[in-house]
Amino acid sequence: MKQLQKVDPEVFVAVCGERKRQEEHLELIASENFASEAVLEAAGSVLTNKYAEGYPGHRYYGGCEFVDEVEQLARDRALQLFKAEHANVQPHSGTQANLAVYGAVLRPGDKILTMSLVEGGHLTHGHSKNASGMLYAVTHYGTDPASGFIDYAALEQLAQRERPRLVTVGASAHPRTIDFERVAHIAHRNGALVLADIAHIAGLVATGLHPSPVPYCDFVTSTTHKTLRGPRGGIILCKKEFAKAVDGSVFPGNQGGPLMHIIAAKAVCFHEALQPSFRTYQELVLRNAHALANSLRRNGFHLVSGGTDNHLVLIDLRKNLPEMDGLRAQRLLESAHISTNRNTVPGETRSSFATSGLRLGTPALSSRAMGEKEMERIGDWIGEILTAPIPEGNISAVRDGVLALCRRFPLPYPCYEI
Ligand code: DSN
Repeated sequence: MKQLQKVDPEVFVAVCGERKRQEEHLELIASENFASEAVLEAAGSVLTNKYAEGYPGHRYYGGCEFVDEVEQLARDRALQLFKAEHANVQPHSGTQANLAVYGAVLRPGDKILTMSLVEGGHLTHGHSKNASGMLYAVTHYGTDPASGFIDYAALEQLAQRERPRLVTVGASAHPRTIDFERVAHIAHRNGALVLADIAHIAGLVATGLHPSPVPYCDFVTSTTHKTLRGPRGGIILCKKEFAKAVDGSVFPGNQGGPLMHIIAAKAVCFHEALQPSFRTYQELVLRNAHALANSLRRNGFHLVSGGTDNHLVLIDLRKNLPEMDGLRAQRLLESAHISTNRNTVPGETRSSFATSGLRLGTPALSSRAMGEKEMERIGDWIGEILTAPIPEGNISAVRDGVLALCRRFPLPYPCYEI
């Protein structure tokens, strides 16, 4: 970072500040992780200089021989990792990936059946303020209020009634195993295509710790930076018959020049995910999520669906702390250097800015090699702050404990010297 320091000290100091924040906070945001130094090096490489509109072997620019190699490696490794028929590694994000799939097979006004954001879905799954909700006729399914699990029977009834062109399945705040096979059968029986969005659980799917949608679903999209622990970006996997439509929808349909430095970093990420150590890491993510869920329950918190099968837990604050909204809980914990994000919960009664929930995940802390003992302690700290009669009173003591814990588990990066 010597050049950055010299050329632009203001940005350098902000980067140093962020690095220190990451080091000194417990990162429990379920969608965040710490990419390896190899991923960071690829993402910060000279490939950022290259224009390469098109695909390997068929570009609209000269000088693409090396970026062709890189993109081919990324595609081949993605296919190997997920055992898919076709991969497009160019989407700049999960949102771009989803919109590209829609663009490949839908026309404006077509019906989609999808899980709403408030039930644990995603903005791009038909939210009224997202292009997916503006362009298509959306029907939402959700979770069963009693169990907190996806209500597959209701989904089937809606599919029969609506006869959508596309069903989407996948979540950004759902703690339970998703039955992709069942959803794909429902969709296909009712004349619909099916898109599985595995942005959150891609690392678990890649290592066989969550059932894969790839054999059953026409399209699978993901981000590469969550449990998959790569660079910020997206990917589309699909059946061969949709390859041409998907590729055309990504470029030129929805994007221009691909980010070749990020595609290189995706290739590195897929290589890392193919190693046996990546499965060991994902197993730790799951054990830690269980330990965190147990600790939170012991501290009196109500968890949506009662627990977790994956990398995240979702607290419904209304049950034991009816006066505390998600925004206040998030801010209180942030003061103690515990990073979480407020989240809507099924049956939400507050605004999407205040919310009644708090989402916590274990991918990032597992990358710092923290284990179940640490998760139990963290659950206690969350209880000590949020359930105290005067939460502010406990912040300083908890923050001291957090800082001591962070020092024992350093980030996997060198320090930047200011
Ligand atoms: N915002 C991401 C998440 O936190 O889950 C999804 O896009």
